[in-house]
Amino acid sequence: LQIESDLRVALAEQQFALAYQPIFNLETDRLCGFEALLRWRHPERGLISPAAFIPIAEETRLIVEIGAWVLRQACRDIASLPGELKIAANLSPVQLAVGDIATTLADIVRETGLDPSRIELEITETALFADDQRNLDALRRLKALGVRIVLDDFGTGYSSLSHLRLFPLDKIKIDRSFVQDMVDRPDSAAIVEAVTSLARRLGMTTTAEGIETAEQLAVVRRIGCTEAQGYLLGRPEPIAAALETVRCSA
Ligand code: G
Ligand code: G
Ligand code: NA
Repeated sequence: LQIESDLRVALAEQQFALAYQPIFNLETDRLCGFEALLRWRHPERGLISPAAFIPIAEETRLIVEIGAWVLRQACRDIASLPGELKIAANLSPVQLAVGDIATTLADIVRETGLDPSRIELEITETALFADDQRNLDALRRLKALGVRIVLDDFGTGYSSLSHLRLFPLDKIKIDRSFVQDMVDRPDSAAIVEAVTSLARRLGMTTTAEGIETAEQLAVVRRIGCTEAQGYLLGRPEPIAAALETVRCSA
């Protein structure tokens, strides 16, 4: 497959880059961290979205190597930022199922000297489905390093409340499909509210994602979500622009 060999070249020739999207704490009204989002700068095809190549990277298991690059780069970049800021990176289910992600991350933490409590790993519910014990063990080993585990896109796909009990989760990211029509649809607002209070009762925090309007921001603030992320608050940007955001928010 052409794209598979292209992905190998991309790794070898450093065609990958990260974009950083700011995340704000709604209790303190301050910048609290960034989500690292993968970009592929293809020499002929230009910027390619991860949605277009991650499925192939997963099929070919190249995601294990690509994902390690993402974690290493994100940790290096964030290590140069003020100490209270966190970095969130997305983890493919394949990274839990194949290889040894906990050892990879332990090496990265040692190399960068980053406090592991500043690292958040975002996993989707599909990562929690594999019926073997392997994914759960991998998550537990990651948790033991001191990193935080975030359940991404909550409420879409095959959500199961038992996941909230079974897995060592610190935070729930409420999917933007609920956040975005909350203002017009009371049922969506009710779901965001219920998930927020459920998370709180379970000792977890919440992030409302996909905030695009001041009205949406006001609603999630009133509901009591812990954090917010979205184009209104900041778009994914290269590290230099992220550093500028940090400087301006100080
Ligand atoms: O940033 P963008 O909207 O193009 O991202 C599209 C999708 O790709 C999102 O679902 C996002 O979670 C996912 N994604 C972005 N970066 C990474 C990454 O480093 N690893 C994995 N597995 N998924 C990512
Ligand atoms: O679910 P996850 O956090 O992985 O989603 C990340 C994706 O969401 C990225 O592709 C990012 O570009 C996109 N994204 C971030 N903020 C917004 C927003 O306000 N609106 C929309 N439509 N997409 C967003
Ligand atoms: Na994410």
